[in-house]
Amino acid sequence: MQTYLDLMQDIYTQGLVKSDRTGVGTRSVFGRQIRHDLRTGFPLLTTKKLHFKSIVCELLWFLSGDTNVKTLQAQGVNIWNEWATETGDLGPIYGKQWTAWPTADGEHLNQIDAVVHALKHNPESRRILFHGWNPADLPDEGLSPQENVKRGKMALPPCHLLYQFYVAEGHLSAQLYLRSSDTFLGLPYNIASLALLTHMLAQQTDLIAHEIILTTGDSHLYLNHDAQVQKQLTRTPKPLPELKILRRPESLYDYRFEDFAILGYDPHPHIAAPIAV
Ligand code: UFP
Repeated sequence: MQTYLDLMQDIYTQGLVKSDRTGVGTRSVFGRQIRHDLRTGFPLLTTKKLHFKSIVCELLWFLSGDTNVKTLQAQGVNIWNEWATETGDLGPIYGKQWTAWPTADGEHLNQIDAVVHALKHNPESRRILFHGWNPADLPDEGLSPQENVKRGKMALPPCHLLYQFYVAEGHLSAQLYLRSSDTFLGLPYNIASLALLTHMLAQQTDLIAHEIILTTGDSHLYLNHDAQVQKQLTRTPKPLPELKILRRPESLYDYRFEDFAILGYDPHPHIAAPIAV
């Protein structure tokens, strides 16, 4: 995806050096956008190899409402390990807020059900969205992720917050707001995950998956990713792969990893980089 490389180049050359919570330091710009038409291919980065299984399993895990890392580990997905307690718990992160947002009177709201219902019955609505930023459950920044979880708070505040959906002429588009975007390591996963969710929602609601838009707040490159960024910027994107959903499950909650096939993915090799915790 050339738009992704353009954003990377923009941050690398124009970004201001800014210290950050992790102590690593970043080059950073504020407020950028990536747009991709899903009809032209599935946006799995081709200028380095991504682990598609992690993307699928994490999204299905979110949708199942699960917030324990052991379910992912059993599938060979280890992207959440650093933040979990010894029992695997991550507190009320994404899955909890998406499917069981707690209300003041002890009820729980399933925001995903509401989105599917609106896409089926009220698709012209301008209110089709779900949100992960629940201020009551945010972690205390002075405590470790594990200490926060033990106090019933999230291990980490959400990065991908607000998902809005839009239907026109039978086509479904999605826009995601990311408050903070690690452009080298995180963003490629966020792009693919949003694309996957949009395809699944389109299948469930008999719409055609159209455009995804990711709007990023603090859009940064970590200073210890310089060599990796330079390498990536020398690479030429290859044709995008195609996503095939092999089955139409009963509901959005019934997909399995085996239901998805990525055809024609021929990326440049993986580029390893340290993650800032
Ligand atoms: N980050 C992403 N995408 C995600 C995710 C995290 O880019 O989906 F969960 C990155 C952004 C930032 C770090 O570099 O993780 C979170 O740190 P902070 O909370 O200080 O923004």
